Parts: sequence; C-alpha cells; structure tokens
Amino acid sequence: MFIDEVKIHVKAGDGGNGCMAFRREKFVPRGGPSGGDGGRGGDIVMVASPHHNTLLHFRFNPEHKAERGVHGEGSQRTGREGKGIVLPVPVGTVVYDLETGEPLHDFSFLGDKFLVAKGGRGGRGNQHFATPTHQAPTEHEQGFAGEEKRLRLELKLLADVGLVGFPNAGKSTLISRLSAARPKIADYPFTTLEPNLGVVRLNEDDTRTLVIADIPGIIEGAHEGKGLGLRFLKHIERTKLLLHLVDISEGSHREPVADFRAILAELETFSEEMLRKPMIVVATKIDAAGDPERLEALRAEAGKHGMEFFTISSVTGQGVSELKYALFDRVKAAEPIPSPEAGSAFRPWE
Ligand SMILES: Nc1nc2c(ncn2[C@@H]2O[C@H](COP(=O)(O)OP(=O)(O)OP(=O)(O)O)[C@@H](O)[C@H]2O)c(=O)[nH]1
Ligand SMILES: [Mg+2]
Repeated sequence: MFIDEVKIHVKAGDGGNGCMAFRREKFVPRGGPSGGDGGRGGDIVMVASPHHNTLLHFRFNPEHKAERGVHGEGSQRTGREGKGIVLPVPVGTVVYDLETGEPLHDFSFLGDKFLVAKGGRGGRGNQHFATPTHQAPTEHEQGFAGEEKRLRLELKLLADVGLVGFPNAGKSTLISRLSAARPKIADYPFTTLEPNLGVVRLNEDDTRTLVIADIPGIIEGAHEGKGLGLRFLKHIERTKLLLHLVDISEGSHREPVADFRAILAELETFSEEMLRKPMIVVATKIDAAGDPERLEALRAEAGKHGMEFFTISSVTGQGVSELKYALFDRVKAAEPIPSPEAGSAFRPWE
C-alpha cells in the first residue's frame, strides 16, 4: 500500500516558575510568604480532522512547540497557563515514537483526540512551604519541563479516485496535470509499472485535497495475466470513484467504444464490486481528435451505462479544471457521513 510518512518534533510548554515573595504592607509586619505558582505549560494534542487526508501539511512544518506557562508573581498571583497546540491529522494516521519505535496512537475515527505531549506543571511559590515552625520559607520550585518527543507519523494512503484505462490512454499525464506527482510519461504502452499517487488540491486557497491513484494500464485478457495483469487493481479497490480514461485521438488507431467495453469486462472479472463503483468516463486527447463520431459514440455508450462523461486534453488543459471540480464534488458525495457525536464535538479550531 502507499505510505505517507513524516517525522516531526513536538515540545509541550514548560511550566512557569514558582515565585518567592513576602507580603509587604504598611501595618502588616512580617506579612508572610506570598509567592504565587507558575502556570502550566501548554499541551500538544493531535486530533483526527475531516479537513485533512494526507500528512502533506507537516512536510514543511515539522516543529511544533507549545507556549510555556507564565511565572508566578508576588501577592499570590498564579502565572497564566501556556497556550496549547492542536495538530490536525487525517483519520488512519498512526503515531510512533521515533526513538523507541513504539506505536503511541492510532487515529481511527473523526474527532479522535490524543494528548501527545503534556505541558509541564508550574512550580509552586513559596506560599506553599510555610509551616508553623518555618514561617519565612524561601523555597520555591522551578517549573517542570513540558514533554518533548520525536514522532513518526504514518498514514496508509487511501486513494479517493482510481484511474483505469488502456495503456497510453493518458492516465499518468492527467495525474501530472492535476497534482505535483511526476510519473513517467511516454508514448508507448506500459510506461507505468508501479502505482503512483497524486494529491490534488482544489485550488490555491483551499486546503481540501483528494488523492488519485494512477495504476498501470489494463488490456484485454488482463485477467489471464496478459500485460501486467489485474493485480494493481487491488490498489484502487477501496477508492470511492473510478475515472475511466479512453483515448479518442485518431493517432491511437484504437476503437474507443470497444476499448471502453473491454476494460469494463476486465474489471468485472476482478470483482463485481469494482464494477459497481461510481465511474466517470473521460475521453482523452481531445486536442488530437478530428472525427466527432468517435467521441459521440463513446458519449452514447457512457450514457447507456448511466455514467457521467467528460472530455479533456491534458496537453492544452481543456476540460481538466471542470473534471477536477466534478471529482471533488462526487468524492464528497460518496463520503460516509461521520457519526453525529464525533461531528458535533469536533470543532477545536473554531
Ligand atoms: N495529444 C495529446 N497527447 C496526450 C494527452 N495526454 C497524454 N498524451 C500522450 O499520450 C502518451 C501516453 O500518455 P501516458 O500518460 O503515459 O499514458 P498512460 O495511460 O499513463 O500509459 P501507461 O502508463 O502505459 O498505462 C504520451 O505520449 C502523452 O504525451 C493529450 O491530452 N493530448
Ligand atoms: Mg502511465
């Protein structure tokens, strides 16, 4: 399976120091100890968030330090607590201690919270050390150190969208157009030998992402092991949606409707479930297609199956953005609705 992995460093806030002070007031001789306690250091909490499905946001931001507690003051004033930090992670993230390799937590549902580094307790001020025989204590504690950990976060990436189609259909080209993934692209079949993942962002100022899996092309007879066979289909078994790419350019010397049917037949031999997944049909290389009949025949065939139909060119960019918006929309519609109590309790950053 695809693994997304990051290493991060977390340091909870140290506690503030306890204060040493004595009450000094007119007409109150020997006022007694009045040093307040230090405030607690801020915690670092991780939360399974619905707004993240990768660990990408940690890549360039691996250091997280919570605020320390404020020192205690005279007149029995306790220092303010340090502000904590909430780190959102996708569901499915497993947190390991980097040094020991020990698993610390497995985020299995939305809103799942884990206190990963506890803030240090504030030191006690000298007011706590007075006893009947020791009335002018000068003892006061330093704040305690906040927990500090090096962590490894691991996420088994579940692709939201799987790309299927014949070799050369333009799968890798599309993923390179939509995401930062840079798979090998070439004008011969079986360029892709291993699955690739691309993380797609809706747009610059939107943090929503979805994950597309590009797998090697499928050919007729793949279920008998022809070409690279069907074994890579297991990588897209759990996707919410399939994008079926069909080359409609004349240069392919292929028959789009026949190609489309051949892939459906192969998917069916793999599993019925695969065939039942929502599928969007995408006619590719529209820039190199002259004969509208091939396109219309494919559109009609998709219509017969009740499937949505898009036309794109990954070279000119035509139709790509429309397809992207549709993907976000359909994937969202296919998402399971989180349980109400998890959903309502889960608003830590609002
Ligand atoms: N004219 C044109 N050519 C394209 C377009 N998209 C892809 N190609 C070309 O088609 C060829 C195959 O593209 P790939 O993206 O490697 O195809 P693939 O489906 O990943 O192929 P495999 O990995 O072999 O299964 C390359 O030469 C691409 O440059 C397009 O929109 N227009
Ligand atoms: Mg490819």
